[in-house]
Amino acid sequence: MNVQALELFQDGAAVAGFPGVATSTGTVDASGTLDVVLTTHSTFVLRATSQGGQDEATITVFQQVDESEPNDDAATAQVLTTSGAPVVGMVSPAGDEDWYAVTVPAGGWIRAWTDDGAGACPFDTYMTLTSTDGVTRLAFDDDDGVGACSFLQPGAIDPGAANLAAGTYFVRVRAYSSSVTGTYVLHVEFGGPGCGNSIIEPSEQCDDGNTAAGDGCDAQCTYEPNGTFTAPGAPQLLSLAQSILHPR
Ligand SMILES: [Ca+2]
Ligand SMILES: [Ca+2]
Ligand SMILES: [Ca+2]
Ligand SMILES: [Ca+2]
Repeated sequence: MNVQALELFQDGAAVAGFPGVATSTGTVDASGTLDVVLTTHSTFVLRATSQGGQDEATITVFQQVDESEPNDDAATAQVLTTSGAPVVGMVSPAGDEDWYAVTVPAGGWIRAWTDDGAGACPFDTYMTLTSTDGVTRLAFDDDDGVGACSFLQPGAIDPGAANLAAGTYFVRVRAYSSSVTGTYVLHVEFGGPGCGNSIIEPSEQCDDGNTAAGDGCDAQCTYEPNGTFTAPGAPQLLSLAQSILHPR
């Protein structure tokens, strides 16, 4: 089915100059190059319309942050201000510790993991989450991420990374081995409580990472029947949503 319209939006506004050239058959040739300007991050939505309806794809693009040494303890931790912005860091020399500071509101959470920026693990990492005092360890992980990389998962797996008091917390990255050096990408997401953050918080029965209704966990993060329930009659099967981990 031919696409009748192809639109691109950046943070809700149509991107000027998109799409490319309309062909003689009325379909859209979207090939070509388009420059857009980012500050810290932008969410792009690509919407295709055909006779069959509309479909959308969404992606959020972040500016990369570079690690800034010295950052070897809580006092010198590098402050991260944009949730989701990848940080390119380096464990060097061997034994290097890299501390990052993140501020959350009351009931906050911090999710953090390392990889090589392309879905693989560059070397065996080890991560900890330290409380506002710079000393008390709230969570730690060695290998929950891809390969031997670490993943701090607020919620059931790492409860110490969720339901935080308001304040500034510290994510520390180092190599598991004291003799290994290498470049890594650190991803840190953080925020306050709410439905759709993939964490089941005190006021919630479920949280499937979205606020859509009709998928077993509604927009208020309470269970909802999966399908229409009619009674009386034959026994009805009522399936309830389960919590899911953060999609990666
Ligand atoms: Ca470093
Ligand atoms: Ca360091
Ligand atoms: Ca590890
Ligand atoms: Ca939640």
